[in-house]
Amino acid sequence: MARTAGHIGLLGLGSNVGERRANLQAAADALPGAGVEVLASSSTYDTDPVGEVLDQPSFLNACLLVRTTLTPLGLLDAVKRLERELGRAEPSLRHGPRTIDIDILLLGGLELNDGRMSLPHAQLLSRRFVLIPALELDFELRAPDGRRLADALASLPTGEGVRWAGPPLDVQGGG
Ligand code: PH2
Ligand code: MG
Ligand code: MG
Repeated sequence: MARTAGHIGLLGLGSNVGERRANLQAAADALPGAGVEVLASSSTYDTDPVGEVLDQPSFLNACLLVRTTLTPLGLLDAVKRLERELGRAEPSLRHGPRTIDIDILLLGGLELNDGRMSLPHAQLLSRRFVLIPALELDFELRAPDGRRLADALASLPTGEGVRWAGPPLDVQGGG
């Protein structure tokens, strides 16, 4: 049966507490059960912390190409529920350490700002730890307004360290 319905989306995964790769893999494994088909995973990258808390362990980050028929807020509810199920305690600190973070970066060509979420993700074009794995999946990716992710990466300073760490996460169904 052909499965073509729904939006193609881009998710960002991050972890800097516990077994980082196992945490990212657990998220990739749990998404299909939450209504999110995982099409492909990027490699994993060891990345310098950015944001409001710099004195914390480095992150492991990856991006997933997904397909879902969920609405944006339905997808947000699904990933927040998964974060809790995968053992993420509410972070006491904005940008602080976390077992698992699942961020919705792009969903189809949708643009949305409703207080609970923004599409595209507000930091999509400004974080090397997002752009590098995203471009590995698809070098032609664009934001809904047409800006190329590759151009965004080229315009960023290179100070934010992003180091290849390991092969792509396993994707159920062979992705
Ligand atoms: N996530 C944050 C804050 N800072 N830094 C890196 N390198 N990777 C992240 O995933 C990350 C971060 C908040 O979600
Ligand atoms: Mg995040
Ligand atoms: Mg998040």
